[in-house]
Amino acid sequence: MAIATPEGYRALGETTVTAFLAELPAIRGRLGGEPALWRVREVGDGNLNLVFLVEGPEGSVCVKQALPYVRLVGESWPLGLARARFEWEALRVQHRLAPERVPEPLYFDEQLYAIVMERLAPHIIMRKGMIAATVYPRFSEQIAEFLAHTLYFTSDLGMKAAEKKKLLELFAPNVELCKITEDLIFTDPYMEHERNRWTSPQLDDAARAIRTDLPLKRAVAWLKLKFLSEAQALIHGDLHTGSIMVTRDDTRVIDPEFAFFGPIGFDVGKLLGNLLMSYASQPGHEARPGERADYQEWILATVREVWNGFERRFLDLWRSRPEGDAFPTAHFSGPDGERALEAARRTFVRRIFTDSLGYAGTSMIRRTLGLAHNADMETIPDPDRRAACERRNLALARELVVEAEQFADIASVADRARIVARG
Ligand code: SR1
Ligand code: MG
Repeated sequence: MAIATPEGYRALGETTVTAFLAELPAIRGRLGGEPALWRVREVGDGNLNLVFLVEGPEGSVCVKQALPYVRLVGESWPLGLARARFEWEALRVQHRLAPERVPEPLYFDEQLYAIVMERLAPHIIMRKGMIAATVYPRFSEQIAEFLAHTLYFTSDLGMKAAEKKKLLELFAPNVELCKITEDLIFTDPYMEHERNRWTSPQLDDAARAIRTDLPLKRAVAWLKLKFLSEAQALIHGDLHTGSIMVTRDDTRVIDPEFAFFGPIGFDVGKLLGNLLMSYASQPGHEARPGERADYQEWILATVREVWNGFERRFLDLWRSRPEGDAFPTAHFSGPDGERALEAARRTFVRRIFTDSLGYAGTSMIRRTLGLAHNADMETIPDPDRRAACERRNLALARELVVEAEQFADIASVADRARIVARG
């Protein structure tokens, strides 16, 4: 049965994209020349949407359109089109707060649920670069800037309560995408569910064990509660290496359709978890044992720098731009007050750190035992080698979730990842 869609909606194709853009004077001007000369390619390889790259003689744009179902699964899983509007709104907020780290949003079509945005070139999806063992020397500093700016300035530390509540209202209806996260990350992998899959039979024992692992399930339930209830900041909501485009010198964050007001640690943690998963996958891509050891060390250095850079920038913003309503400056005047406030800042970032480790672990588990897996592991053709990498990934993930509070700092996490990787 065909899925009902609002009047005026139709899924675009390579030909109809041209007709759609030709009606938009600003975009037409940007592309230049006659529409018949524009080159269009559908390049979407994510789980949900269509993505077109359109090149004209004078410029290019990217068009992203929501489909009324989950592309990864097919029409048997209908999905509302409204996510395109949430993505558009989030792109605008994030572009305002971190203009150099987010593609420029150009136009939103209310009927087609299609976003037209700056086309990033010669950027590639970071996950693909990491599978090919490419080093990105500026990545950690640039992503830390994105995280600190977008999360600080939408939290009660950097934004007035009235403004935050207005934004909260705008994103609160993004329930369908939040539910995907609630189910696929925090629920399904810990029970028998038809959506789950894993490298079988190699990991059958691991998939079984997780269902009876009470300390793990209890810790995950706390993380789920925090995800459901803690409206700390406007989070991207799906910040993995597939939502980041890179060149050697530039980092841009795309795809914020899962955006809503949630825990800051979810964004930071999902990113750290995906980096650690890439770390665990590297031996599976080696032609000779140890060939990627240096690259693995670069990943661990990146994990450390991302957290440390985020923490430093977030604290600096709090010290220099206390523009929100939380922690009124008037309550903390004088040297004792300043000391007390600094202690509170340290406590706050320590809590984000602990949350981040938990969310990192849950992201690593869901991509191994749940529905949607990562190309980092999926592109390892030999199932025995893949399963060996995935097993080490699961071992570290469990520690991050269950023992998050025991890790003194991010360096200890990187050290632990190295030890677990040795088996
Ligand atoms: C059904 S959508 C599966 C996953 O794709 C996105 O990248 C999100 O991570 C979501 O959980
Ligand atoms: Mg996405």
